[in-house]
Amino acid sequence: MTANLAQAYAENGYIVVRNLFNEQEVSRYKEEARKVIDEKQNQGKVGNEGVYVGMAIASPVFKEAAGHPALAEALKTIIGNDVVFLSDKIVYKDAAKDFGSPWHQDHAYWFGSNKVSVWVPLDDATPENGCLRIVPGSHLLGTAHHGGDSSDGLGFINRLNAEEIEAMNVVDMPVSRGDVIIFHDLLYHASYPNTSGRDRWALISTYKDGTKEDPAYSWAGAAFKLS
Ligand SMILES: O=C(O)CCC(=O)C(=O)O
Repeated sequence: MTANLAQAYAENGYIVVRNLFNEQEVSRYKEEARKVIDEKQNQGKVGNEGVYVGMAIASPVFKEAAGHPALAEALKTIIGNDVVFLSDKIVYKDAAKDFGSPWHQDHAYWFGSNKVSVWVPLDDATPENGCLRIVPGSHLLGTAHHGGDSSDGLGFINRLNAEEIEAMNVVDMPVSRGDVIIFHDLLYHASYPNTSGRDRWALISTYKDGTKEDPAYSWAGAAFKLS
């Protein structure tokens, strides 16, 4: 099982682990996310961007989620025994905030050693409400030039050329609440806009191999080594 996961990750650049979080845990994370974002909005610290970085800095509930034993076990099969949590964020799309994320590699945002991203749907994710899209195996193509147009005001300053990617083997990644998608930071990925009128909340966390050198990341204020 463990060797299979590691091999699938090496070949495809991602794995899906079903039901890693239970229903109670997912409900708790979504409730806490709403609370943290409401508080930040009331304090005028954030607006209605739909992307909220630093959940584990703001709340012990997210710190606990980041070190969840089942997640730690899955990550160790990929990274090895020295797994370090760096940062997390909530990305939510609702009827009013329905953006799709453009094609990119996460590595373009942080450079340094290759990291692992964990995408945790807090709602069932489908093509209609904004599930992830990926190009399996694209992590083997190395770092790509992110020169795509980012003038639409959505953030996401690092963008691949969408036309080139759409001509590749793009796979939709519908998943249920409680599943996780674990992927390499060079994997080409994007997400659909949310046209469903229903919420699509996701928690996305970043991990690294603690034995690898990296710059002192200012955004990794809640970093810790997983036990
Ligand atoms: O949750 C999404 O819509 C995708 C977000 C994403 O790709 C990212 O933040 O790297």
